[in-house]
Amino acid sequence: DLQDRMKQAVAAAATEQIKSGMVVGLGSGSTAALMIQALGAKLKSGELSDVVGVTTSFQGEVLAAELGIPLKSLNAIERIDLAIDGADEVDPAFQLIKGGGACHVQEKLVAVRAERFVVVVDSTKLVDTLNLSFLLPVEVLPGAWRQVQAQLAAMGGDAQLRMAVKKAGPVVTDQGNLVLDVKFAAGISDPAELEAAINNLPGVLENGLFVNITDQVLVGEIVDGEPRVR
Ligand code: DER
Repeated sequence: DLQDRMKQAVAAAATEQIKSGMVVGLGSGSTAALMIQALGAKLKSGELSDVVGVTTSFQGEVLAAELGIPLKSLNAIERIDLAIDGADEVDPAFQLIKGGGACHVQEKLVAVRAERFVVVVDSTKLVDTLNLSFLLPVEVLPGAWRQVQAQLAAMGGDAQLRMAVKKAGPVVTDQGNLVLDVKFAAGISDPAELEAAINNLPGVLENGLFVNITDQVLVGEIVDGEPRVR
């Protein structure tokens, strides 16, 4: 459908930025998966060579293994030249909400490590104010979710435990933690302040606000029926 065509176009555009010899951060989610597939095809065709991937989730590891993309761990690499990842919301200052796929812990580690962090979104992700429609994910230690929920409430956040679909009970992250999805009534007008405040709560590992990390946002859209990237 239209959104898939926009995602396909923006994933292809981002893959153009990958050069042979690069260490590339591989994001998570459906748009990043399309980028990983495009990278795999370029390595298979010989158009690219000597690329090492650093993944941000089990999703990325499985896909890279299927495609034969060599991987290294964060501790094994000296640098990440370029990281490409999706987002759930992008505001006009390029501040993001990520974590729709509950992968934001490793995604933020890779994004901040990368020389250049490129975000690939379809145009439905562009918002004026974060968190008016997409909930903010917060990864918490399983034993702490209720007290973190209470502390978020004291900050004006309505936090709900993210429940799994194909597993009984809550979603368990790649790190073995749980996720609270949080709604601030008026949205998030100061992402920097809130990102720090949430991560300072005991029991919180990471939240999905990506502040002052993004170098470029590639937006896929459909113009006159054709996919276009800007
Ligand atoms: O979970 C994540 O952070 C993903 O990157 C998400 O933000 C975007 O996923 P999508 O490309 O499937 O919409």
